[in-house]
Amino acid sequence: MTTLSPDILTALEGQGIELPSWAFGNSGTRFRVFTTPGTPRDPYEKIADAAQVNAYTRLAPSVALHIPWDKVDDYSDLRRHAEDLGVRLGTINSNTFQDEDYKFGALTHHDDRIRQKAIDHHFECIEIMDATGSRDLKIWLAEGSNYPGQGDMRARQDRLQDSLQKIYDRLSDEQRLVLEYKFFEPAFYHTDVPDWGTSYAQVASLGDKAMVCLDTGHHAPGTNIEFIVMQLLRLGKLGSFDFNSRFYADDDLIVGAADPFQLFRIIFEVVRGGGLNNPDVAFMLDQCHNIEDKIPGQIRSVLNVQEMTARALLVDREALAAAQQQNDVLAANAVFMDAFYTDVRPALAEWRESRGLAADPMAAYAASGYPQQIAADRLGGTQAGWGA
Ligand code: LRH
Ligand code: MN
Ligand code: MN
Repeated sequence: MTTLSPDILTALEGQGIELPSWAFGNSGTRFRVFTTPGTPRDPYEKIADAAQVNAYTRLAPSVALHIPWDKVDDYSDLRRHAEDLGVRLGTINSNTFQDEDYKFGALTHHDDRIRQKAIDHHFECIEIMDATGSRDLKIWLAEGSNYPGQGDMRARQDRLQDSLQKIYDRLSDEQRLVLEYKFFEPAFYHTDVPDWGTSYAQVASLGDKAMVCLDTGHHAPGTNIEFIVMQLLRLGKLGSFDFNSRFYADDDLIVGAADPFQLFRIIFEVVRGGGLNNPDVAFMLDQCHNIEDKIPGQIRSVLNVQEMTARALLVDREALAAAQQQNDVLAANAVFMDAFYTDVRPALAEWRESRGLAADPMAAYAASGYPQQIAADRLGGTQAGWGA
C-alpha cells in the first residue's frame, strides 16, 4: 500500500471544499427535473444536508448560498443554524439570470433603470454577506447576445466596468468580489464575460479585492485549463474554483468523474503555484445532481478532490525538475504519470480511521439512517434551487 508522508497528510488535513446549497435541491435539464426523496424544502434543510457531507468527510466546512434561491427572513439566524451544525456560510452568489427585466442584459444593460436594479441586487447581496459573515461575492453574468449586430459589445463592456466598480466600492476591507467567466450559454453569439482574460481585465482595474473565479465546466473542449490556473496564480488573481466535470458543455457533473486526469493536472498546478490551502484561493463545488442522490453525490465529489490532491502532492517535484532541466521528455512525463497512477484510496481510508472518521464515508452515510429519515420527514415539500 502506498503511504502518505506526514507533510502530505498535514496538507490534506488543511483542505476545505465549499459546497453549493443548490446541489441539494432538485435540478435537471430543460427537458425534465426529476425529484429525489428527502429533497430539502428550504435553505435550512439544504444546510443540514451539507453538514452531513462534512460530518462524514471533514472536508466541507462551508456552504455557498445563491440569492434569491436561498432568501430567508433572518440571515443571522441562518448563520447560527449553520454554526450549530458545524459549518459556516460561505460565498454569496448573485443571480441576474431569472428575472424578466434582464432579458437583454443586467450589469451591461443600456437602460439605466434595469442596470441600477442589477447593481442594487448586488448591494443587497453585500448586506447579506455582512449578516452571514461571508467573505466573497461571486458574480456570474448570463449576459450577451444571440445575433451579430444585436448589441454594442464595446459599450456593454464599458457599462460592465462601471457597474462592477459601483459594486466593488461597497465591499468592506474584508470582503472580495470574484468574477466568473463562461464561454457561452445562455447567450450563443457573444457573452460579456466569456473568458479568463476578460474577467482578469475587469477585476484588475477594480483593485486588490477583485479576483477571477474559474469554473472548470466553462471552457471550450480541449482547453488547457491547468495553464489558465497557472497563469492566474502567477498573476495573483485566482480567487476561487467552481469545480465540476463535463463531457460536452456546462454539464455540472461530479468533479473528477468525467476526466480525473484533468483534475489531477489542475490540482498539480495549484500545488505548484502555492494555491493549496491558501485562503486567497477558495475551492468550491458548483454541481447539480439530476439523477443521482444529492448527499452521496457531494460526498463522492469532495472525496474525488481529496484523492486527486493526494496524488498531486505525490509528484516528485525534484525528480520532475531534474528531468525538465535535462530535456528528458519521457522521464519528466513518467514522474508525472507515476503520481497520477498511484492508488491513494487505501492510505486515505486508513488515515480517516486514525482521525475518528469512517474509512468509507459513502458506506457510512448510506448506513446512517439519514436518507430514510429525510425522505419521511420532508414529504410534500417544495423543490429548492434550480427546480424552484
Ligand atoms: C453558471 C454557473 C454560475 C451560477 C451557477 C448556478 O453556469 O456556473 O456559477 O451561479 O452556475
Ligand atoms: Mn459556476
Ligand atoms: Mn456553470
